[in-house]
Amino acid sequence: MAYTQPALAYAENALEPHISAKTISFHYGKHHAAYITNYNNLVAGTPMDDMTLEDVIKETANDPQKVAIFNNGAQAWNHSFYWNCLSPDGGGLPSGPLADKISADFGSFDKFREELKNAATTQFGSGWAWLVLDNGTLRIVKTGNAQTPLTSGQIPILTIDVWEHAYYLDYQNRRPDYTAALIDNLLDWEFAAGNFSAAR
Ligand code: MN3
Repeated sequence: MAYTQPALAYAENALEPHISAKTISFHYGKHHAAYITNYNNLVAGTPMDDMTLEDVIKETANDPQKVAIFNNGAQAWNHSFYWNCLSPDGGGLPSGPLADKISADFGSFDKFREELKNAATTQFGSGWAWLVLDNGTLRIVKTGNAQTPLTSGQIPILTIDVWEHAYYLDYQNRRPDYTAALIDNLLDWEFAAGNFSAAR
């Protein structure tokens, strides 16, 4: 029961000029696809082949014998989630209960934006910046490499991939510019609102 790469909900060039078709082509078509191929090859013929990807990630998270399965499985999941966080119609402001909760837990949308941008910019090396629901409170967290909030009991609401392959073709070393462009123009607040309402 192999994990299948979900189709993108938009064309490869739909996120331009903020993320180029070339970046999506490599990031989705090569990097993400490779994590999934590696994951499926590693679990094939094992009991994990019959488990959901989420369960395999949680089971292998702290097992030194299963680092490759965890890394490829978590990167498969993280990227599938990331693509859903982006939309050609994204950016702007959240609305409804999620907007109210952001104001309550961060003080204001601007403070939330600043904290998310700061986390994405300061994650040292490869990793991810996340908005998560943690014991009923919205928080910004960062994770290194393939690490994911799924293994910390936190519920992902949004993420930003800050591996260099996510932005280097378009922004070179300017990760803050990629992060700002993504937050202001691409974040899919409808997807985030759905994650938030499902988690409550
Ligand atoms: Mn990536």
